[in-house]
Amino acid sequence: MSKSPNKTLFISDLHLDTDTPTILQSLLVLLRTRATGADAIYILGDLFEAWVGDDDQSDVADAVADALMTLSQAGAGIYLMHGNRDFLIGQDYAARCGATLLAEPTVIECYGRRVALVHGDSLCTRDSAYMAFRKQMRDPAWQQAFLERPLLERHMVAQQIRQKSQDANSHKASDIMDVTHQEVVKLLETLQVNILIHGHTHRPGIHTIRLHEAINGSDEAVRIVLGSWDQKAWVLEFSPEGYDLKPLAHPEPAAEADPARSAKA
Ligand code: LP5
Ligand code: MN
Repeated sequence: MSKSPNKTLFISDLHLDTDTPTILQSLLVLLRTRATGADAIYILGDLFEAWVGDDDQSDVADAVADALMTLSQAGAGIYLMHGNRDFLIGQDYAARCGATLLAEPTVIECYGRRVALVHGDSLCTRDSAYMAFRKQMRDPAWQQAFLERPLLERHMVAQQIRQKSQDANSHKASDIMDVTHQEVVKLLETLQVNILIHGHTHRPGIHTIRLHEAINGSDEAVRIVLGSWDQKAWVLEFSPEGYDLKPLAHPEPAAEADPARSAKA
């Protein structure tokens, strides 16, 4: 297929698992259609519901890797960022996808504009229980010890953590699970960018932010929040002309989304 002029896609929060065949199909369709001919696709975390190690073989992981590799071989850049569910994705799996793993935060140049990318959880600083938990989960020694455990045990631990997280979330106020405004401003100022793209909160939207000091000659910045794929396939298309955040319908059968995966209230 011929290359369409200059377009880069951003997605996140697909939460793929064995029981999300519609979302997997939706991704595969996106990669065969809209993404084909794009310059690059950025997957900003939580591609998978839980990732316990690159040695955990599954049909879902295989299908995603094969489709991303096909796109990569057609000339698109494939970029993966860790989310709070799949931060254990390693270089082995990235290589199978033809993808580059991105550090957090990453600043890219997108058609002449500097854009910052994060998953989004690091900005939810009012959720102090999560912040402490995140620090432990991102400790390399902890991760290494976990990865050395048998696969079955890793799955059991992941399931336990998911359960505890769901219990904890049901008692948290909705607003503390959103990003902290001051953290967003601090990040933009530190990185000297006017555009931030993230996911995680499942609150898709585009927010204009007034800055304390001008960045690149402007005192305004934009925070673009990608959506979770539980009901729709949220895709941000970025081009030299601008950007568009679209909720695309999943392919048929569409109406079987799992209510347990609905947006964080
Ligand atoms: O994911 P989501 O949206 O439900 O909630 C997140 C935060 N929760 C998490 C945990 C993930 O859901 C589960 C991750 C599984 C990963 C695979 C296993 C890898 C293990 C690696 C070991 C090195 O991220 C949630 C936030 C919410 O987003 C909104 O931002 O609030 O945070 C929490 O719920 C954390 C709790 O507040 C506190 C921690 C409870 C869990 C303690 C578990 C200890 C169990 C140890 C078992 C041996
Ligand atoms: Mn997340």
